[in-house]
Amino acid sequence: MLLLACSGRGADGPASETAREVSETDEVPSVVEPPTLVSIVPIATAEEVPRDCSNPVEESCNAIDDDCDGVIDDGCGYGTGLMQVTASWDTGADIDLYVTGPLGDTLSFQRLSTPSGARVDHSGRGECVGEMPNPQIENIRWVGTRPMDGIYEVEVHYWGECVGSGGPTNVTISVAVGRRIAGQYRHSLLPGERIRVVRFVVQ
Ligand SMILES: [Ca+2]
Ligand SMILES: [Ca+2]
Repeated sequence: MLLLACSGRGADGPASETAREVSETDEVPSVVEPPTLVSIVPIATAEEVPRDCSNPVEESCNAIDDDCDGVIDDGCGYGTGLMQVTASWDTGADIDLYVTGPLGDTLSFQRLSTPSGARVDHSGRGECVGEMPNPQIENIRWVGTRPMDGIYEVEVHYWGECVGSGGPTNVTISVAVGRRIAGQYRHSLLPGERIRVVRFVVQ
């Protein structure tokens, strides 16, 4: 449905997913053992964002766990679960988040969920569409079923500048595994660039 036009995306789609998903519970089933992080490494030229939990501050919707509770952007209308990858950016551009799992399956606005419980529950469009909550956020989470052991890769793509509000854009990416922050990174993107930012392994 999103791929009808060769130019890319429809105006509906992931944005409308958000309202439906907000009502979904974030509770992790107690019978599911949370995944654990084995390793996480930035790739390309991503910079690590220092994590300072000596003075936790109030959470804001910025892909950083400001209040240091292990949940990225709690209260922002998108969820966490057993695993969470969140991106935010600092211009009106439309940036897309891609996460590829151990089987080579990629989640993004083009594929919003997998049978195993991974889903894109927020897909921001920058200023490419009208009003939407948190237009500079993309969020992918794993609920219900334990994420598969193995390697995950996170990419970001500068889809478009929208109404001239783009230009070079700083993207922040955080990863939480088993409700612990695994890492937080930042990378600058130019229009059209698609960059692998981080690779992590869970078991
Ligand atoms: Ca938090
Ligand atoms: Ca935050």
